[in-house]
Amino acid sequence: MKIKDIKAREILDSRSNPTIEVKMVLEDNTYAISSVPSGASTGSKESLELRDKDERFHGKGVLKAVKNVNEIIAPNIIGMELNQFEIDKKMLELDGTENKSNLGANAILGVSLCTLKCLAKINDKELFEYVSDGNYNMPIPMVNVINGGAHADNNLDIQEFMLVPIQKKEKERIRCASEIFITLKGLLKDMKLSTGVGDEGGFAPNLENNEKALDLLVEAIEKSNYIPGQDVYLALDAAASEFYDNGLYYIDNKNLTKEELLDYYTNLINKYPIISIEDPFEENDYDSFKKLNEKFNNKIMVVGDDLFVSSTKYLKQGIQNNAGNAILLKANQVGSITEFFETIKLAKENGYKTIISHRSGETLDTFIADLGVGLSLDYIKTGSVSRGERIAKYNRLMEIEEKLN
Ligand code: 2PG
Ligand code: MG
Repeated sequence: MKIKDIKAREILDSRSNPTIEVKMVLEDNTYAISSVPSGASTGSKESLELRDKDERFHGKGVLKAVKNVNEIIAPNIIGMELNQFEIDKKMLELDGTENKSNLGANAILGVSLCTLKCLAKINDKELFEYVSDGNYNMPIPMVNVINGGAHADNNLDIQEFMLVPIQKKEKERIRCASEIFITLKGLLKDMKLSTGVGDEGGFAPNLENNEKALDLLVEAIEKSNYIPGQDVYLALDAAASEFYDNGLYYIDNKNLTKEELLDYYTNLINKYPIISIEDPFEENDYDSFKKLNEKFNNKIMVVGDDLFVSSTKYLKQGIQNNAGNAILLKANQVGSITEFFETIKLAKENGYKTIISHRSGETLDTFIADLGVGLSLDYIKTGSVSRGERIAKYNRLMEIEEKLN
């Protein structure tokens, strides 16, 4: 089946920043639409998200990326057979850079994802079925109910405080998270704290310190009649590059060295039912990642997000250095689906736990839910159980679970 048309447009994401939407049409009029998410606490090694940097939308317009799809990618790809590898390869050739800075990773991902969705359609499959090798797993959600860092305007340095409900069924996990979320709202109200939400739909109160957020989560779990460390675990995304400067980490109004920060995490891990810490140190400090990883020797997940930026190149470095045991997977960090799948394969082959992830700027596209299930990934991180763009993914997960039963 050949490609008949490709068109990109500028739309808005959940933060009111422009992003790119692509529609691909095949010669039999089968079509797919994809939209591309966008980060705030981006890793410096991520592929380039092309922005206009002019007067529109505070410089964040994506008309250049749209033009790159419509005037460079489309004429080169229209008429080609629908084949993921060949189409991605063509786009990488057209771009010609390592970090996709000519065409933009946002332009490339929009087309690459449409290709995958069209392939599923012409094979008469749902996306989660098409990417599956016959195995499925419902990924455990990591539900970010307290937002801080670059995702909120409160005083918390740690970016994400997450619930990890481990009930058998996805439906029960999501119910559990939702019940705790509502309980947490009540607790905040009682304390006269803000119940407004941050970029990923979690509450964003000002608290005495970062640890206080963990106390609140434990309290909300218990008050919702779940048992912390049995029904529900906790996870953090420190996104530490965001509070790192000149060799020091500014957290809880103090400057900590990397050794002191390691002690800080050690205390939290010993005190709370934490099973995962993402980006505990800044994005180039493989050595401190390794120290934390070896100290807890698989008792917790040490997750590389800004560290690995979903790329085989940096993941390989991590594997060699024993810098982690889990990877955050974000398609727009690399751009093409072919490369994204290679990273997932490499992670699995090396026994890394896999966490597919949204971005803090999202759209209603639910492809991460399908990929999480179809590629049998271990976890999914898609924000809190509020805000439509996050809920869309949870609802899709529940829909897929029903289909699989
Ligand atoms: C992260 C993500 C998603 P952003 O750091 O893991 O939660 O945030 O999309 O802003 O990089
Ligand atoms: Mg992160």
